[in-house]
Amino acid sequence: MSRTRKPAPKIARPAPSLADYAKGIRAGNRAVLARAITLVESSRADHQALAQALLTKLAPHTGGAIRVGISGAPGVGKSTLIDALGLYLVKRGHKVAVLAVDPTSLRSGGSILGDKTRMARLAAEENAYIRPSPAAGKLGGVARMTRETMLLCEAAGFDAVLIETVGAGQSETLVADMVDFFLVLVLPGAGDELQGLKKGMIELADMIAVTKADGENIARASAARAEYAAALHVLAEPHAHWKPGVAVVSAKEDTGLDALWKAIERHRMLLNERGLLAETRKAQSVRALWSHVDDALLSRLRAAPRVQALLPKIERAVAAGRLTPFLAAVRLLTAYEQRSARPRKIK
Ligand SMILES: Nc1nc2c(ncn2[C@@H]2O[C@H](COP(=O)(O)OP(=O)(O)OP(=O)(O)O)[C@@H](O)[C@H]2O)c(=O)[nH]1
Ligand SMILES: [Mg+2]
Repeated sequence: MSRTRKPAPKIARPAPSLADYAKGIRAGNRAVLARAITLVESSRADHQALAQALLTKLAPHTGGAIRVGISGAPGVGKSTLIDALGLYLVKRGHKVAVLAVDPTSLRSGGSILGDKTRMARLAAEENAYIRPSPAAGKLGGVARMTRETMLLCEAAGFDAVLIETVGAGQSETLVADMVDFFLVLVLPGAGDELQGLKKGMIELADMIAVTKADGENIARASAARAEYAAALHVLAEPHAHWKPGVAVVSAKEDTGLDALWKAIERHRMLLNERGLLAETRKAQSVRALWSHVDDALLSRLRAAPRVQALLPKIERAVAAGRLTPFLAAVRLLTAYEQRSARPRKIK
C-alpha cells in the first residue's frame, strides 16, 4: 500500500509588526525597507493602515536627504546620468536612493527594469538602492507612493534621493513638487532643441543640464549651453534668490558631475540660509494633502451610484450641446451630495 506523503504545512512568514518595520528601517535593513515600500504601494486597506502608521512613526527621522528630480525627454540620458551621479555620490560617502515616476509603466504595467540595467554600476553598490516605478494605479496614486517611498528611504538613512521622471505633462509637475531641486536634461544641439523646451518646464527647472557632451557632441553641447543660458536669462525672475544655470555633462565619460553636484549643494545652502527649505517642504506637504483630497473625492464621486446612473445621460447631453459642461458638472455634484438623501427626480 503506497502512502502519499502529505505536503509539509506551509509556514507563513510572520508579518512584521509596526515596531519591527520601524526598527528594521532605522537600522538600514534593505529587505525590511523593500517590504515597507510594498506596503506603501499596496491598495489593501490593512496594508495602507500599517503603511500610514509606519510613516507617522518614522516622521521624525525623515527629511534628511537632498531630494533631486531629474526629468527630460525619452532617451535624453536620465538613467545613465543617475547611474554616474549616484556613483559619484556613493564615492563621496553618500547613501543614494533612486526612485522613478514613469507614466509609461502605468500603461504597460512594466517597471524600470530596463533602467536597472542602465544603472548597472550603481545597482551593484551597497550604499545605493534602486526602486522601480510602481506600476499600479493612476499617476496621482503613483506620486503619493513615490513621495512616501522617499520618506521611508530617508528614515533608512539615505541622504540623497534621485527621482527620474519623463519630461511630459503631469508626472513632471508631480515630481517637481516633491523635491528640493529639479533638474531638466536636454540633448546637445542648438536652435531647434530650444523649441522643445516648453515654458512650463523652464518654470520648474532649477537647472538645465545638456547631456551626452562627449565625442562629436562636444561642440554642439557648448553651443546648446550658450543658447539655453541666454533663454534662461531672458525668462529668469529678476529678484529670485536662485538663478537657474546650465550644466554640461557626460555620463559616459563622467564629466561635469562635480560642477553639477556643487550647484545642487549651493542651491540647498542658499535655501537653508533663508529658511526656505523648511518652508518649501511644508508647503509641499500641504499641497500633497490637497492632492489626496482631490483624488479621493473624485474617485468617490465617480463610484457613487446616483452619479453613475446619471453619467451616460449627462455626457450625451454635453456632447450634443444641450447642456453646458459647467451645468453638467453642477448636476453631477448635486447628485453626489444627495447620494444618501432620498432619490429626487433630476430634470
Ligand atoms: N554618448 C553618450 N550617450 C549617452 C550618455 N548618456 C546616455 N547615453 C545613451 O543614450 C541612450 C538613452 O539613455 P538613457 O539613460 O536610457 O535615457 P533615459 O532618459 O533614461 O531614457 P528613458 O528612461 O527611456 O526616457 C542610451 O543608449 C545611452 O547609452 C552620455 O553621456 N554620452
Ligand atoms: Mg530612463
